Formats: sequence, C-alpha cells, structure tokens
Amino acid sequence: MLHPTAQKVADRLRERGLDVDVRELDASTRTAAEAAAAVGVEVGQIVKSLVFTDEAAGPFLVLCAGDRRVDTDALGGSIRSATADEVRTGTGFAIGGVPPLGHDRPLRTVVDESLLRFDTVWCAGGTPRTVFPVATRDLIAAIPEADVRAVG
Ligand code: 5CA
Repeated sequence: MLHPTAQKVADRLRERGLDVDVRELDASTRTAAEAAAAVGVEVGQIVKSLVFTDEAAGPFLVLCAGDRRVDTDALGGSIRSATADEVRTGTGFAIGGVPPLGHDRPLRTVVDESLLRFDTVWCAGGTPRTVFPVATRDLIAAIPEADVRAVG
C-alpha cells in the first residue's frame, strides 16, 4: 500500500485533473541525484520543488530542473531559501518529499522553462521515497497561474 502521505498527493492531483501513478521505491529519492539514479533518467528530468521566501510576499515555490540552479537575484525582490520549518508549514510536506502541487494551501509557483526540454519529468510524491512521472505540459497546465520562465 502506498504511504498515506503519497496517497494524499495522488488524491489531490486527481482532484485537479492530473491522474498520476505515484510509485514508492526501495531506494531514497530524497535528492534530485538520488531520484535520477533510482528512476534511471537524467538528473535534469527530475523536478526540484524548492521553497523560497519573499520578504514582502511570503513563501513561493520554484519548480526547477534537477541540473539547474535558481538565481534568486533573477527572481527579484528580497528573496531567500526557506528554512526546513518554513518548507513544512508552507507546503505541508517535509524537505525531500515536497510535491510540485497539491500542497496544504495555494502557493505561487514559478516553473523553470528549461523543464520543457523534456516531454516527461519526474516529481516527488510527498515522501523521500516516492516519485511520479508526468507529461511536462500536463504538469504546468494543472498549476493555477504557473509562471513559466528562466530561473537561472
Ligand atoms: N525528492 C527529491 C527529488 S524530486 C527532492 O525533493 N528534491 S528537492 O531538490 O526538491 O528537495 C531537496 C531540496 O531541499 C534541496 O535542493 C535544498 O534546496 C532543499 N534543502 C535541503 N536541506 C535544506 C535545509 N536544511 N533547509 C532548507 N532547504 C533545504
């Protein structure tokens, strides 16, 4: 049986019209490198769900290709990485398992346009051992007001 946290993610995504197959692996998928090795894809195909905090606007999410880094200066404003506690309270999930959508509350989401290099990408499914594949365009379409742009 799927971990209840991963099942919650699958249920929430289905409510948004995204029917994904969340898989629980024997190996860790806590980092993009580990997830890529476990799934057998290149690291760029792994979606990192990174939480940042804007001093004025609060927490927001950046979905970043596993082989890219976010340039916080390019995102503007006064931005820093969220702490582990802020990730948990902002999304409802712990670092290493944060899914790209289906959080406890709506989260403004920037999407790294370089993910469009791939037809399919792999995302965290709520825990550090769960992942799911999704068509990149379907993922973006399911995120309300996704802000697709260069992040690096
Ligand atoms: N399951 C994998 C692949 S989908 C995953 O969740 N990768 S991730 O990149 O989205 O999550 C790990 C990220 O959490 C790291 O890249 C890092 O930005 C962030 N992180 C790790 N440790 C901390 C920490 N102590 N405080 C704040 N952020 C952290």
